[in-house]
Amino acid sequence: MKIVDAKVIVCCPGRNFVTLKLTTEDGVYGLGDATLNGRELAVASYLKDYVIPLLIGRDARRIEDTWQYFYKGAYWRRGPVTMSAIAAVDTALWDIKGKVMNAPLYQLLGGASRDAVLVYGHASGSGIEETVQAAAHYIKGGYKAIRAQSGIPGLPSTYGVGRGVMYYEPAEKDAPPENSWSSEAYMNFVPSLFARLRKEFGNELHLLHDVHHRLTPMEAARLGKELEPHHLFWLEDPTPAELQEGFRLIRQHTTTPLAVGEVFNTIYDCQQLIQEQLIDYIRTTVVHAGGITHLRRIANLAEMYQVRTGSHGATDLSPVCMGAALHFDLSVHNFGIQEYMKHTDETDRVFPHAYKFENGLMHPGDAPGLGVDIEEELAAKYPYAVAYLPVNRKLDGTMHNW
Ligand code: GCO
Ligand code: MG
Repeated sequence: MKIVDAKVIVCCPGRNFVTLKLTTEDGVYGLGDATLNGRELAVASYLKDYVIPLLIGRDARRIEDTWQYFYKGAYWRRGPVTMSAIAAVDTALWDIKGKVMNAPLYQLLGGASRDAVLVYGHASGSGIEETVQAAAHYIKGGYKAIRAQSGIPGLPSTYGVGRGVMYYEPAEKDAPPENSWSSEAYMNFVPSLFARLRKEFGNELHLLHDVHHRLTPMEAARLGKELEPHHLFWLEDPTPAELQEGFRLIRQHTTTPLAVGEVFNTIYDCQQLIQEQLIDYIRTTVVHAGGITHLRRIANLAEMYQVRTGSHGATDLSPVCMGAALHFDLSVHNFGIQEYMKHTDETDRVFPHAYKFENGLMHPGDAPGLGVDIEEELAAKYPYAVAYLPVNRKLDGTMHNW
């Protein structure tokens, strides 16, 4: 079953997406997401200039071999550009296999381990009361788990505060916006946000929070400790995780569960975090961590150490990735939770999909393969527009983590 055609579709139905479409000699096609927010064209070029010429003529059935061929064959290993390109190929091949076998992808991955997948939505506001209102809106919509972010008194802008109730989109056209930051102001404020949320909504609701890599390990330890009475589902990216042993310090001081991994690309980025049980949830996702094939390896390692999955699912991960992630979530035994941010209506029209949200849970649907398609003619009406993620500076002008 030879691959006879491969194309990269770049479109911007509200935000940029890069999609790989592979077609076999029998006319079956598969899709893979290759979107790397703010650096989209680098992956598009990697695919077009280096991967596609080697894909044409290969047997579409050989998923594992193709993965190894592009991972080992490039000599230059790992990294977000390489691994997103490999992920796109891998996802498209799983999609093809599902269609050929006439089965939804989760059936090929061992079948469903649960009835449906718990997801969390994003509630945010410029201050505590607005965030409480946003959370109420999600609860009304059936959500059982909510990530809460709020503007911080004294700071003009910060990570995670959306535009409108249901959408959050950090990338901006033309040039990177600049945010400003004070760890002191943030740490003094965040516990009061969660005290208020618990007071309003009680104990049953799952509450999550994203620190977005902004604290030192000791600062994160203090925050985790102060949040303990509000028993978060997780505290995400408390400190940059290039320093994996930095998490030991946080762990020694707090029982607040930790989640890390949206910027990781391989199992080697989280090996120590998992094996030393320094985290509770691994957030690697299909598009940025080498596709279904590699994500299953990470999940299998994590399972041995009672670490669960919690895949990244922001709007910069296209519906193709969302579909793939839901098949993975449904099938893998040590699933924890899935992030879900609704895409814009334009995006949903460009990528019709079988997955559904109902009562706080999602299901990938039973269409063969991923159950996600692309309307190419419609996609062509939304051409790529350069956009950057923000940068972040401390109040004295020092560059900080965004
Ligand atoms: C999250 C993430 C996102 C990222 C974005 C970057 O937890 O959802 O932190 O908001 O910042 O996906 O491209
Ligand atoms: Mg995050």
